[in-house]
This record gives sequence, structure tokens and C-alpha cells, in this order.
Amino acid sequence: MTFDRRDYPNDLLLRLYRELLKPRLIEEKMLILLRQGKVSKWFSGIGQEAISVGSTLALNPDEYILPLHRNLGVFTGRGVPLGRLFAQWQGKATGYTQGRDRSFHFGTNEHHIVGMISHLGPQLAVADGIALADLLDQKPRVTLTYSGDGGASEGDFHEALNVAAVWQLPVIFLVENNGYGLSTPSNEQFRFKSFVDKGPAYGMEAVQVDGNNVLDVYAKIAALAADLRQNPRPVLVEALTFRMRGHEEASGTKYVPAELLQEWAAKDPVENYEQWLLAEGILSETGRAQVREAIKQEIEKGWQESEAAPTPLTEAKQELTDMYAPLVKGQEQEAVKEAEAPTLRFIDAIQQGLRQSMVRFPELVLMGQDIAEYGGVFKITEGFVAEFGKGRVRNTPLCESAIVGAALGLSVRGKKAMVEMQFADFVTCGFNQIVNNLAKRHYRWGQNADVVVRMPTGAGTAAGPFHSQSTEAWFTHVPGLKVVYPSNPHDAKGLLCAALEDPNPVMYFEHKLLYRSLSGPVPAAYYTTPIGQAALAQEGNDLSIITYGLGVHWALAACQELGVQADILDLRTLLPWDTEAVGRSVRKTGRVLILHEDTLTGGLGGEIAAWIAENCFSSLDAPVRRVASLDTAVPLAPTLEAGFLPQQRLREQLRALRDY
Ligand SMILES: Cc1ncc(C[n+]2csc(CCOP(=O)(O)OP(=O)(O)O)c2C)c(N)n1
Repeated sequence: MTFDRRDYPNDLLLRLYRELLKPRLIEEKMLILLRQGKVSKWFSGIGQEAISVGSTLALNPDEYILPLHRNLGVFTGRGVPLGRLFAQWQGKATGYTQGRDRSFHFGTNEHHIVGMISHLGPQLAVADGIALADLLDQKPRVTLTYSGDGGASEGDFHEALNVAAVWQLPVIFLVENNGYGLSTPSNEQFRFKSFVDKGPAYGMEAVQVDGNNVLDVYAKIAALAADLRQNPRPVLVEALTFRMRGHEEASGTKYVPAELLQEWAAKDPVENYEQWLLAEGILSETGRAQVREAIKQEIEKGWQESEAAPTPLTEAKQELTDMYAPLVKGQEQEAVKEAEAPTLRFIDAIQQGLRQSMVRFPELVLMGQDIAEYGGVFKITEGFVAEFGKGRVRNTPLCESAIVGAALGLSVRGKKAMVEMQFADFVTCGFNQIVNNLAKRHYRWGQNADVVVRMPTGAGTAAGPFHSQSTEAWFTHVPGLKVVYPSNPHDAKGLLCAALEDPNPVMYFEHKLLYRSLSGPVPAAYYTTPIGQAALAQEGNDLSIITYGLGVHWALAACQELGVQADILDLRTLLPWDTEAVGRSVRKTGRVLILHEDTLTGGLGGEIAAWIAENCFSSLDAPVRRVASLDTAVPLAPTLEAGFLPQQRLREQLRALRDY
């Protein structure tokens, strides 16, 4: 191997050496500990250190890096204290996730590192969001994110690169091409020859670096970073390298031809660089021994620290509390009392809440398909571009996953984001980002996801199986999310403002049938409707109907038609739902019907019924009934759709419950 020192001073060359050696020596220690049974699992980066180290040192300390499972050199290169790093690996209370997540699955804003989730690809779009924040704030910074050659087969890779290209985001996408994804060789992973062929297809440059040559990596990344800070745009970098050990230690390397291992062993990034430094007289034998000794001592000290660190103790209350970021003080305001609140349509109330929140939070960014000049398919953001500019009101390519990921990236830089799904049905394409990345982030390492996902939902418009679904129950099962579902214009505005204030990810469902069919009083001033509180839409003593969304209106109509005096409890928030209000009403009436538009099996009604059985059994005068849509897909023809929806069954069940 040849090394070109360019005009680099010895100090820099030696710093690169120390940083290159450190992850290698840590790994050698880990392999010993593994054999001693003191470490349970290990993903080795041996042979690939030059990539992490060269690229990390090429960036400024306030520029974010999003590493993967073989990027130990990023953490050490950024000066993450070894005691805490090892404690993290050992699941200790002093680790970055306090024992809640494994190995490199954490971030530290202090070191400008956002760690991976197991799914690999999702973090690429998070890098887009961080870079977008920098671009909007006119900060000349780059963001660096890694992918393996295997992980690059994920759709997330395509989406993230495409968004970065379209928005000209200063992101360096660094693909570590080590020839294998677990046991699968590259020729079973993709057909193209090289990742540099892919860049131009996205409209971005692509360059190749020798991933085993720390000076090549450092020089090329430093030059790119300097250029990207001045001329923001994404670049794809392919670093050629090889994974010298098994995918993780237990899986071995039997499937790798021996010659290949030999060939790459000769290109060892640490040994070759060390030999070159010695040959050039930049490093002496004594210097070499001193550096090794100093690192070994640092490692030993870190290991002792982590050994002494306490194991986490489980405390249910703390665990539950930590799923969510705390609310900002003074957030939960009551609705402003206005003698004559103007009457607004449901859709206009949403628009007003969104507009007032844009004024209140200059850091709020809106993203969605066709939401800019076109105003969104339902016209909720009509006129917003003129008012707030295209920077904050962004048309997105058709890629829900990348946009939700980018929204999370904005949070990392302290911004807020609202993502509009064109229809609630399309949230499936962003599902992984929502349930794994947004929802679990605060619990894992304290980074909140200040994101609201707005979704036009529901049936009744003869729009068929993919524009009519009720998707809320998928999310009420996910700790870390909040789910709100207003039934009237007042709450539509108040809950949207509350959701946008809330530092946690909030799924906001808006029934499209109500958009233009329902009007009601909406105070003109900014206000929030507290998340987690139900409201009585009607009071009565015959029985309780617990419902939300369009169900509130079905219940009101059915009760009037049948002359039933019911408590109609509008849940408004589905996660966390208001157990107190449910209990209060059930204890008062002793008869309960739970109604929702969502299909029956696995719907929220089952959860509420179970809670009532556990907590209000002695108050019940009749079995709890659930009324919901049929357990089918949502059919297109209005006749079929009417059979699918629960209105008819509601009337039958209501009579039966009243007469029980
Ligand atoms: C979505 C998803 N599918 C499968 C896996 C299991 N898995 C973890 S790493 C890996 C191989 C990744 O290969 P590559 O991206 O080339 O990175 P390398 O491990 O070679 O560094 C696989 C299949 C996963 N973590 N996530």
C-alpha cells in the first residue's frame, strides 16, 4: 500500500495513527473478553477502521455523524469516554441508553453522533433532516452517514439519496463496500459494478476511496466536506474495504474464500499505516510502544469503570415516564373563552391551527406531497407558501419513509416538523420510521422526536380499500407515540396546536368526511386542547357510548333517533386514552357500548372493554358491547361500504343494551 502524505504535518499523521490504533486495540481487548465470557456479542470492524477514523477526523466537531455497527472509530474519534462506551455495551446503568439498548445503538448530542437502529437504512434519511436544518439555518455544515453494501439494498437508501439530491442537502453518504452482507456476497445483493455508478442516476457525484488507506479517506472526505459547506449538495462515497472477521463473532467466516481473506489481510489498514510511519521516520519504535501503552491503559481504565458501574434496576414508573419527553412548562392551556367564537368548518379549523402554530414556532417545518403551491390534495396548506416560504412548506418526493426520517433529523437540530400523509392509508410506507425510530428514540437515549404526522382518515367516501382505512389502532399499540383523533372543529384546532407543541411524536387523525360537512365554534386566538383528556359530547343516564371521530356523530344521531339518553364520551386522544373519564361514565350508567369506525378485531374497543372488565366490573349491569366495522377491507361500492360501516349494527346493539 502506498500513502500520500500531501502537505500534512507530522502531528496530524500521528493523530490519525493514534485514532486508528485505538479501535483496533479496543477490539483486541473485546475478543479476549468475549472468549472469557465477559462480553456477550461483538460486531467487529477490524479491517475497516480507516473509514470511520479518516472520515470522522475530516469533519468539524459540530457536524453530525450517523454511524453503523462497524464504526467504533467514529465513537472513539469523537472522544466518547471509554468507561461510558463500555458501560453501554455491557448494558450498565451508566451507559448512554442506561441498559435499554445494545452496543452502538445510541446517540450522543454532546458528540454530535446519532446512532443506528437495527434496521440499518432508516438513519440515512435522519441525516437528510439534520442537513436540512443546517441548510434552513444557513449554517455551513455537512452531515456524514454510513451504509453497508448490504443495507444499501433497502428502499430507505434510495429514498434518502433521492430526497438529498432533490433538496441539494449537504450529506455525505459513505458506503462501506466490504463485499458481504452477513453471508451474502455482493453478487447476490446487487447487479451493478460499483456504487459510483449509482450516484449520477440520482443526480449526484460519486467518488471512490481506498477504504483501507486512512490518508486517502481523510483527504477525500475533508476536501468534499469543505466544498459541500460552501456548495451544499449530497455526495455518494464508496469506500472499498473488507470485513476480516465474522458478521458477528459467533457466525464466523467459513463462507469467505481463504484467498480473499489473505489478499485483504495484506492490506490491513492499521499495520500498513504504522509500517509506513515507521519507514518514513515519522514514528519511532519507542513512540509506537508509548502510543500502544497509553491506549491500552486508557482501555483498561475504561473497562474497570464499566465493570464497577451498576446494572440498571427496573422501576416501572420510571420506565413508563421515560417513554416520553416531558412537556414544556405551561404548555397545556385551556381553550380561550370567547363569547362569540366564529363558526368554522372542520378543515378551516385545522388550517387555522396549523397557520397559528407556524407563526408561534418559527422552527416548525411542514413536509408532504403536493403541500406547497398546490396546497395539498385537501387544500389545508393553501396559501402557506406565500406566507411562510418554500423553505418551511416543502413539497416532498413520493417517499413517506424518508420524510418521516427527515422529520426526526430536524428534531436533532431542535426543530419541529409536521408531515402530511396524503391519505392515512399511505402511512404504511413510513411505518418503520414511526414505530421504531420516532417512537423509541426518547426512551433509548433521550433524543425526542418533535414530529406530528397528520393523516386524512376514514371511510364513507366510496374510495375503496386504500383511501378509506382507519389505521389508528396500529399506533395505539406503540409506546412512545401519542395518538389524537378530534371529532369537531374546536378540538381539531386545539389538538393540532397541542400536538405541535408537544415534543413527542403525535399521530393526528382527521376524518376527511368531516372536512367540509361539519362546522362549529372555534375561538380565533391560539389555544390547545389537552392531549389525554376525553370530553362528554352529550350527557345521559341510560348508558355510556365510548367513541371518537365520526363515531361521536353516529352516536348522537342514533341516540336521538331511538330516544336513548346516553353519556356520549368522545375520547379525543386514543393514546394515552382517558381511563378516568371512561371509569366515571361507566360507574354512572352501568351499561357500556364502545363504538369505532375501525374494524372490530384488535381495534381500540377491545382494549377499553378489557380495562372496563378489570376496573368497573361491579358497576356493570350488562355485558360490555363493541360496535365496529366488519373485519374486512374497506369496500368501494357505496352499498357494500354501508354494510361494512357500523351504523346499522349500532342501532341494533343500542336497543339491545338499553333493553337488557
Ligand atoms: C431490516 C433489516 N434486515 C435484516 C437485518 C439483519 N442484518 C443485520 S446486519 C446485516 C448485514 C448488513 O450488511 P451490510 O449492510 O453490507 O453491512 P456489514 O455488516 O457488511 O458491515 C443483516 C442482514 C437488519 N438488521 N435489518
